[in-house]
Amino acid sequence: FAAEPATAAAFDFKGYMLQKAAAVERALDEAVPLAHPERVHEAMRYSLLAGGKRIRPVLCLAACELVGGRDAWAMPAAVAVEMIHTMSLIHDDLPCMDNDDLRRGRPSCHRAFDEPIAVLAGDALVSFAFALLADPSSYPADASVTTDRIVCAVGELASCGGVKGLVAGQVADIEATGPGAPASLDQLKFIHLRKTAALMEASVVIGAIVGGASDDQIERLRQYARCIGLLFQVVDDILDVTKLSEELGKTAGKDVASGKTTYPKLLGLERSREFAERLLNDSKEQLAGFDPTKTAPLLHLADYTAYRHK
Ligand code: GRG
Repeated sequence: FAAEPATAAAFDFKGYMLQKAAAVERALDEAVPLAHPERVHEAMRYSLLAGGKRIRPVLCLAACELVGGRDAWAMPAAVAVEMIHTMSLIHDDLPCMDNDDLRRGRPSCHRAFDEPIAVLAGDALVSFAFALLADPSSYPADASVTTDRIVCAVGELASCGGVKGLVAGQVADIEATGPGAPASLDQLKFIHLRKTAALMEASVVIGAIVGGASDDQIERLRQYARCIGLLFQVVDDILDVTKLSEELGKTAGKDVASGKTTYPKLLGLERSREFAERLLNDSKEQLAGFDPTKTAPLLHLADYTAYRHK
């Protein structure tokens, strides 16, 4: 995209992100103390506290806040979604999958530790996430998070990770790499709605559930998150091409070089940008019916997804 929207100055988005990400960082640190058996705990902490952008937990907190909840109500869910995200990255980096030596600028988990520990650290993070989300004592006394709502939140996280979500996206992505690369936009959308959008969707929806949202609010927030999940991937693909042309000869543009199908390959750069713009507008439209004094964080998270540079 050429220019960022003029609304950017009205809300201190950077300050908001820094403050929320710092709170998430503290909660993650407290959630997984170093304990026996130490090596697997070390690996879990190594990957969890490696300094990601924390987009999913911030989406979770922002959705909770939008529907009238407080950060403390959504923090267990925010930690849980980041644990699932971290687990998916650890497993994605394994030699049997993407075989990546680096993650977030440092050795990937199986490189810093070993493969069995990386697999088990990932497994432990999934169990941990569900235990935290399902435990009523995770929620502060003033939270009106009923058992019904906890059960819905657990179901949402389970379905986003499984064969209808992340696993389906990852399998379809693996099958589509190389000569079998997806030929159609529908196939590409199938992959990204599951591999990338599903966890963003769950993050927003679970935040809304614990914040006390109505079914209608949850549905609109679900659509918002699906749009920004896809948008995230389209922008990733666009950045890959633009970075590649900027930095030809350096390491950027891995997916361009890998034979993976991307939006620019199927649509060209201009139409990919138009598609991204449409997704951005569609995501914002979903927020129209909410209290306008509370929508700034999610509106700006959508802009951030669209206009980020990395
Ligand atoms: C959850 C049960 C279960 C299985 C996971 C391995 C696997 C199955 C799925 C892989 C999913 C995957 C690696 C998706 C990529 C998603 C994505 C866009 C990652 C990058 O997200 P950022 O940019 O990363 O938010 P940071 O580092 O900022 O956190």
